[in-house]
Order: sequence, then structure tokens, then C-alpha cells
Amino acid sequence: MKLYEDLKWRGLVAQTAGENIEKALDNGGLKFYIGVDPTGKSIHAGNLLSILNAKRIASYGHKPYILIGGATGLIGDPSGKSAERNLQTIEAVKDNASRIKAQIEKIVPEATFVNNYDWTSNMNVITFLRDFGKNLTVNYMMSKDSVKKRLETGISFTEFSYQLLQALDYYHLYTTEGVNLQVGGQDQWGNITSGFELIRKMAGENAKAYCLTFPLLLKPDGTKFGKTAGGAVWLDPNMTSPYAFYQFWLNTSDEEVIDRLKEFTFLTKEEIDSIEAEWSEHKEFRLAQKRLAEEVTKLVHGEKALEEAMRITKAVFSGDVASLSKEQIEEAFKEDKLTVVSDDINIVDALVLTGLAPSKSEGRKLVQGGAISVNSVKVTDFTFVVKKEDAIDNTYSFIKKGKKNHALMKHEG
Ligand code: 383
Repeated sequence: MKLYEDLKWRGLVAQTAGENIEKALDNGGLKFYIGVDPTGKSIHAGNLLSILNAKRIASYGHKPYILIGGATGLIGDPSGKSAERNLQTIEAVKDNASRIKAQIEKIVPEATFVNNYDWTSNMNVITFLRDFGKNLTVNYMMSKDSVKKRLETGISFTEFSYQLLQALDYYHLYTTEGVNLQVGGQDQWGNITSGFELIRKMAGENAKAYCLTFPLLLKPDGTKFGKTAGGAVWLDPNMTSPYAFYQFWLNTSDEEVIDRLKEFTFLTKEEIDSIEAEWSEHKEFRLAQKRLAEEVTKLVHGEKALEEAMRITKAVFSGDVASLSKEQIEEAFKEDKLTVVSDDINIVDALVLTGLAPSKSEGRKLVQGGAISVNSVKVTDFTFVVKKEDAIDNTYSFIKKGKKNHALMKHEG
């Protein structure tokens, strides 16, 4: 498959500009860039798509540049924002920039990294207004969605000027590096075309430049993709553990999973078609979800972290948590209710305390009936004592009732 057809098939084309862009994409040899603003300490699952797009386009013989917005991050992109952003400190943006660069570098080591702080921070205000500002009319700039949407509520001159800075980046990379394609999410269409316009105004109508956006992902309920109840899904393993990251992809709905495989993996059409065929025979086995979680976790966190995430998942699923460490248990059951006990405790009391049994007599019946295990060992004697010294890392006892119910107890005494 050629690049344009591949992108189309994966649902990764929203808008394009530039003469014969399909051919230019198919022929290879373009230099392209995507930009990321260092507004946080980490990128998240939402930005990940643009990083993977860069990798995908590069794999078809185009040279990738990744721009870290050390300057634009100080200004704040109004695109997709209904209210003015808070300004960040220069120190925070610098720190974020180096973290984000390190994250992206791991995924796309083949990219050349640039930072717009390098050509923007020392720009003279006269140069900015005379050489650049003169080329875009306020009327044109106001026609952009990012500005139009804010006319009622208000937009500062600072955020209004953002598109000119991004335009300047494209022009700068065009003239200094020969970059002739800018790629981004659909929310970036206005900023990207401002750059296209600036290049044409400054380098002439015959300048060869292209723009490509991909659709922004939404969940079936219309909300933003990449968020869980616990917040955004981050790429930084200290903010979202590889296990939680793996779980996020594993929890993809049947409705979305084939699309996500197309967007977030480098599996070919043939491979995805065959996964889909096998998966749809027995959706309950969640084969497509497993493959998706494996592919993306491996791409972002590497093989070892994937194995670890899979091991925890398996242990939790089978209830065999005795093989896990204290840290892994804390990670896996982060969202579960934790019952804290001071020290050792009788099994029947533990069942009532954790809510696994409604009463002591029910608890006794459960134990005698063989439904209960503690740290993977079956308990049939209702005088049994759950001891701190036998707990996992002397801290956790995992009580299982039947196949489906469990409770985690922490011995704090
Ligand atoms: C800055 C200077 C440039 C080119 C781009 C930029 C950043 C851009 C922006 N992008 C978003 C971000 O950084 O704000 N103005 O959070 C997101 N991107 C990508 C993609 C996306 C966009 O990083 O649609 C989602 O991830 O373009 O919202 O010269």
C-alpha cells in the first residue's frame, strides 16, 4: 500500500492542502514536521497519535522533524480552548520541554528535534511586526476557528498572536531546512494553514508546501479520547504506570478496537484483517484488545515493561496474587477498596469486615463450603487466622471468594 492509501485506510486523513499532496506523499522525499507544546510534564495518549503518525510517515521515506514549542508553550495555543490559558513560567516550560523530548525520542529516534525557542526568543519586535505580521491580515487571522470561538468570551492579544508564531515556525523550517509538510491534529488546521499562507506570501505562489491533519479521536459518547476516570493516560511511567497504560488499551470497547489497531499500531492491513476475523468469532476472548494493548505498550514502554504488565494482569485475573510484590499489588488494586486491619484476624471476621460475607454465619458457610482462599491457598477451617507474618511482604492478604469476588486487606499493626 502506498502512504496516502494507508493513511486513508487507517482513518488518519482529516484535511489536506497543497498541490497534488497525495502524489507527494506517495513519492517520498518530503521533509515534514509536527509540533508539540511543552505545556505539561508528559505527553498523553492523545498526543501519542501524532508521534506515531510521524513515525508512520517517516517509514514511507519522508524525513521527520519534531518541533518542541519552547516559545509557543510560553504563549498558549487557543485552538480547542474555550478560555484563556494560564501563563506558565519559563522554568516550567524548559523542564517540560526536556522531559517531553526524551519521551518522544524513545519512540521516534529517527527524528530531528528542533525547538522554536531558538529562533523566536531573540526576535526583535520590529522584525516580527514588519517582516511577518504584515503578511497576514487581522481579518484572515480572525477567520480561524480558534479565534472565532473566542470572540464572545474574549481572547488576549497574546493568544491571538499564537498562529503567527506557529506560521513563522513553518516558514523558518521551510527556508532553513527545506521542510515542506506540516502534520498535526485537526485542531491545528488553522495554525498549519497560517504557515502555508505565510510561506506563499514570503516565498512566492509557486512555493511547494503541504498541510495534513488527522481527525481528533473521540470516544463513542463524544468525549475526548485518552482519559479514564482517574484522569489522562500519560506516557511518563511515573504518572501512569506501564500496567495502568496496558490496562487502558486492554479496556478498549469492541466498538473502537479495530480503529485503534489501525491508528496506534504498525500492523499491516493483512494482519489487522486477520486479527479482526479471529476476534469477531469470539469477542469475549478480547483478542483484538490484547493485541492492541501489547503493541502500544511495547512501542511506548518496551518489551520488559510489557511483560511485567502482562504478568500482573494474569496474576490479578487468576487471583494468584501471591506471586506479586507489594508495589505490584498496590498498583494493580489502586482503585479497589482496601480494608485495613491492625494485625492478625480470624478468617470469618475478615470476610465480614471486607464485605465478602454479610454475616458471621454466612462467612462460616463460605469457608466450610470451600469458596474461600487467602493468598491463593484454600481455607476450609473457620478458626483459621489470617496472619500478618504470612501476608505478602508482611502487608497484604488477598482474600478470594469463588471465582469472581475478592478483597484486599492491609495489615498495619
Ligand atoms: C507549536 C509550534 C508549531 C507547531 C505546533 C505547535 C504545537 C501546537 C499544539 N499542539 C497540541 C499540543 O501540543 O498545541 N500548536 O498539545 C497537540 N499536538 C498533537 C496534535 C494535536 C494537538 O501535540 O492535535 C494532538 O497532539 O497536533 O492538539 O510550529
